[in-house]
Amino acid sequence: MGLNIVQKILTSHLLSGDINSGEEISIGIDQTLTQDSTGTMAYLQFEAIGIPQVKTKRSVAYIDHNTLQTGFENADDHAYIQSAASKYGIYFSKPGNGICHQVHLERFGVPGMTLLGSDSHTPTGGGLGMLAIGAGGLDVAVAMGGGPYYLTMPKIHNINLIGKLNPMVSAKDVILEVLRLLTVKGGVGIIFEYGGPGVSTLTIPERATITNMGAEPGATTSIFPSDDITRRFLKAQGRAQDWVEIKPDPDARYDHEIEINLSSLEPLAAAPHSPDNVKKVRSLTGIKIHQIAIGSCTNSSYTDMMKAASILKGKTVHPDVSLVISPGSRQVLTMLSQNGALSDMMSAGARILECACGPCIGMGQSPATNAVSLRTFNRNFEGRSGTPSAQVYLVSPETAAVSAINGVLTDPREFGELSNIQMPQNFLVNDNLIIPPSKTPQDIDVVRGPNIKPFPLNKELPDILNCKALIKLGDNITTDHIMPSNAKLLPYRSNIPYLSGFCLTPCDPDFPARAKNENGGFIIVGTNYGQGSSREHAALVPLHLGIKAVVAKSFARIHMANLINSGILPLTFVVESDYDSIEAGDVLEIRNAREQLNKDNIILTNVTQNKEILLKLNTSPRQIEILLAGGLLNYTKEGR
Ligand code: MIC
Ligand code: SF4
Repeated sequence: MGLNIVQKILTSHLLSGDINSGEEISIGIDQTLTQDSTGTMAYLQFEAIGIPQVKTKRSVAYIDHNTLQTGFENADDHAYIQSAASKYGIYFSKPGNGICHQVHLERFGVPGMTLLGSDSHTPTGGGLGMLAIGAGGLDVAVAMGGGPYYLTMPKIHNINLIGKLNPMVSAKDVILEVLRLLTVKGGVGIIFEYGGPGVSTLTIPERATITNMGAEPGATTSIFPSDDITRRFLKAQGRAQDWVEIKPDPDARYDHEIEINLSSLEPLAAAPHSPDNVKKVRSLTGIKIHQIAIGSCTNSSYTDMMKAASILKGKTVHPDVSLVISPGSRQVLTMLSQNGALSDMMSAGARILECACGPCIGMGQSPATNAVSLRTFNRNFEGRSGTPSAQVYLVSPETAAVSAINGVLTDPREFGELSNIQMPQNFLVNDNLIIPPSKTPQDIDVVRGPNIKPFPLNKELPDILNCKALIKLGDNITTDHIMPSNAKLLPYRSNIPYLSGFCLTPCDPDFPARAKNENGGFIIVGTNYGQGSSREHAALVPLHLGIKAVVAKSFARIHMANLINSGILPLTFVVESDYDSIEAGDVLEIRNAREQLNKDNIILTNVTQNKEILLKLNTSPRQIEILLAGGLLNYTKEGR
């Protein structure tokens, strides 16, 4: 039987397990990437593992998230990461060089290789035919040390693209259609492999927009074939030698197939406050807009920017709209400045931001109270913009730029067609902001400013867990709820004790104080707990507060792995309706916890309600050992 692309890459990287079993497998990792808001933890953990030099083919540390420097903290983190990168064999992409996913696509991604990144949008690399997976920092640290990456073998779904996008319909509309069809939990445990005749109509940046935002349905990753278009992109980046063809065998099989007809798509928008709240732009036209932001790792490529620039050329941004544009990389920004497109944007009244995540992670540009903000980003969770009352819609660059002129949400097809925007024959290549690692690492001292605090370590799992249900929450709680991030909190990503004062505060401002008073406890939640970011702070901060277990209807993939790595039990209900029989404040007990972990079901006693509930751990035997040891670092220290 023939193999699909995912099976081919997994087979060539397989270290243990069987890709047909549906069980845990492990793979070798060729490349890693980190960014600054998860990177400090990843490098502290790499240091704790104690391996002197990375063993990957390529590891890159990017600075792109915490680029506002309103105090010493972010600069401290950058200095730590730069010195650690230099010492341990990692390339360092300086602030100003661009957003990790955009730069990695341009300068480092290689078809057929595996990439593990401490950021949930690492699957952007799938646009080039890489198997690119987002993970917590500790998993990335292990991979940098040459260790395997473990994952439960996902199902492989084929998304068969037919037809061709109509003018002013965009790659963003393709992934919004996927979200409309599947919702924010429809991709959990799945890898999306794109195929079909429509693939050859899409450029690499368009494919990367689609794989990037495949993180939103919760997919393990998404991938496109590597074809002649991939070859031309790499050649234009001066990297023709990195190209290999990757395509599925003609008789390849998939667990499921979906067909999307590109010709029948129209401009879409994800309405507040979830990326799957997808509506036709045409049904929303006329909504008054206050702010528009074009950029982020989803839509900040050269061609995205050129589309925005050619719509704005010779026009003026509506008086009531603030338009901010952040090109994804210095390569993009320099090319726009050389061909005049930057002037077109500025003349129209756009505010040009540096090449970084910026408003996407609430690093500035928070909208006004109750304001409507159109963003070409990938997440519109409530409060993520930094303004809880803001109404954020996710749209394509075309929709954003046309609406910026009109001041109201506008179907971009009203603008007419864009004159042909071509992929460049040659990109402008200048890697002088990428600092190679030191050739004399023994001479490098790692710089640790006062903002770098040790990360918390758990203890062995005790035999009895007896504590309160500290909070009870509903479905789709995001990591932005568990560990909010904004310009005020991001500087403390290296300071878990400080961050712990903000854990789950968007849901309940008293949660941190209660957790401290009660000496920890349980968290009770609905489905898809921990969707969104890869930030392991959403596990480390609860660990610091003494959280012993999260009992959920279901978990998002990366967050569940982060809980296990931290030694917090991720338990699910055997009978979902048992969720109703626990109230916040109930005293819960798991007796003989260590022994019970190896059983099919775990008995939880609700002492307050005098009721027993059956729970389960959807983990591998290896993960059970990690939980017994009190987390991955303890487990690794035990010599395994
Ligand atoms: C995000 O988009 O939420 C982030 C910020 O890039 C995160 C990483 C983080 O929380 O630092 C992600 O996507 O993993
Ligand atoms: Fe940065 Fe936003 Fe992309 Fe996250 S989603 S990596 S914050 S641009």
